This record gives sequence, C-alpha cells and structure tokens, in this order.
Amino acid sequence: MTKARTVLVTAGMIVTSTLTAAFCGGVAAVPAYAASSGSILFTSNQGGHKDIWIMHPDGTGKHRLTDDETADDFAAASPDGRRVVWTRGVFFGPESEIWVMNIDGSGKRQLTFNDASDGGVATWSPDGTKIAFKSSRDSANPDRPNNEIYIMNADGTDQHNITNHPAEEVLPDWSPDGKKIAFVSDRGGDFAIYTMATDGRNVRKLTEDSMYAANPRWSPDGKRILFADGSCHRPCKYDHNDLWVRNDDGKSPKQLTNSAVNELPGDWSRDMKYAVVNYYFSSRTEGQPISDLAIVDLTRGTVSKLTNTEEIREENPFWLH
Ligand SMILES: [Ca+2]
Ligand SMILES: [Ca+2]
Ligand SMILES: [Ca+2]
Ligand SMILES: [Ca+2]
Repeated sequence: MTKARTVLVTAGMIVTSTLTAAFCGGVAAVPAYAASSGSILFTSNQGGHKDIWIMHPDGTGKHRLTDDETADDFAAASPDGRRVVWTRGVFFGPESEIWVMNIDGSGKRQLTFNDASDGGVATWSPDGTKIAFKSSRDSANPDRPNNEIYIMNADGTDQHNITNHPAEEVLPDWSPDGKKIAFVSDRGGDFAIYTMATDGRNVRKLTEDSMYAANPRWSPDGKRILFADGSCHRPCKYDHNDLWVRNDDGKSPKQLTNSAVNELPGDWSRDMKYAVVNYYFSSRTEGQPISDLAIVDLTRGTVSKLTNTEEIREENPFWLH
C-alpha cells in the first residue's frame, strides 16, 4: 500500500544544533539497508533554487522534476504513483500555492489561487480522489496566520475547511484506511498530534503535553504513527527533534533516536523496517545547519546518511513505494 504524506519544516525547526560524540560515532556513512524499494521524492537546491527531485532509495538515479526560480517543496506522490502534489512559493512568506504534476514532471497545474499560504504540507487520500493540505486563507489578521486543514478534490474543486479552529492546525497526514487525518495543533497549549475523521469530527489527542510533537506519519499498515518530539530539548524545541513511534491509539510509545541532531520524519518504507528522514546538523562554519537525508533502521534506531553534501540542501523526503 502506498501512503501519501508530506513534511513541514517551520522556520523554528531550522536552528543551529551541535554535533555530539553520539552523532559522530553512531551514523554510518553508507546506507546499511538493502531490503527497501521504490523511489524517494525530495527537495534539493542543487540547481540553484529549491526544486522537486526524485532518486532511488540508495541515492542513485537522481533527477529533477521542477526547474523554477520560485521555491518548490514538500512533494507527495498519489497512491498510484502517477501524480505528485507539491507546494510552490515562499513557504515562510505570506503566499504559496498547491500544484500537481505527473511523476515525470509533465502536466504541471496550479490548484490554489489566493494571496495566503497554501500547502507546505499536502497529503493524498488513499483512493487518490482528494488532497488534504493546510491553508491560512481564513486568517482574520494576515500578521497572525490562523492555519486550518483543508480538503479538496484532486482536480482542485470543492476546497473546504475541516478544522475551523482559532488555534494552529498544520501537517495533515491521511490514514491508509482513508477514514482519519492526523495533524498537529497547539489548541491544547504546546504542539501535539491529533487525529480526526475526514469531516473534522471525532478529534482525538495522541501525544501528551509533556511532548512537543510534530510531523505525524502513518505506517503503511495504519497501525502506528511515526513522529518527531522536541520536548527533551526545551526551550529550543524543534531544533533537536528525536524520532518516536506509537500506536495510532496513542499507546506503546517508543523512542527511536536520542541525539542533538534534528531528525524529522520523513516517511516509512513499505516493509516498515526503515524511515527516510530529514537530518539537520550544524556545520563547523556559521550559517544554516547542514541539511541531508538519512535512513533510520526502525528496529535498531541506527541512522545511515542517504545524502552527504554540505553545500547542497536536501529536505522533505517522500517514499514512493
Ligand atoms: Ca495561496
Ligand atoms: Ca486554525
Ligand atoms: Ca535528535
Ligand atoms: Ca546536503
């Protein structure tokens, strides 16, 4: 089963972190996994601006699907693997739009048209007929965006708000059975992961206030949710996230990584043995943290770098099964 998801990285997440001895000793330079297949969609600035790229899970066969001076980011493939939804625009700025294209980069088409922030995250329903995303279009005050989770048909029609809540609602991920959407909200104070029915009802909180949770990703079998937690590094919060997994009813939490590196899901491999994650860590020089992709062995918690380029930023991977 293919599961659609995307990754949000907020400005607050990209903060300089510090390399630790644990990182230096615990990360393999060459991916150690072998059993996973498919392709990985991701964002790279290799061509001078952020574009959507695709590669094999071993890092070979890399090529670009977009080539535009406007930032392209947060790609997610449709369940049949034939279409890609992504966000074009300055995501941290006031305006961005949702686009779709074919998996070969042809047939690009814009689906949202307004001066608010749409996307940053978009996720396909398992039957491929709908797309969930977040939008700030209903904000009463443009200086204080109020993001909501929206659903639209995959052709862009019938765009409607399913959360209608004064708090922030972001990072939607559609469950593999099609019945629920996981999302992140600060409606309870700190950011936590919630699930809801696709009509916005039956909201359920999955993570405790003691966590600072983000980036929920359903497992392909729909039984577990991979997510990031930044609580152990308060008040830095998102800049040193660790990976956790727990059942979709919130039970059986398990911490997978414990490092000063900022690890953010990412997506599951189809066999659910691995996850591809964002991997942010500081360089020895000043400036933005280095941004690479890594593969996490979900049984052992070991991390293998998938890209290893200090000068190129790779982010926001989606595993196309
Ligand atoms: Ca917009
Ligand atoms: Ca809201
Ligand atoms: Ca970490
Ligand atoms: Ca890099």
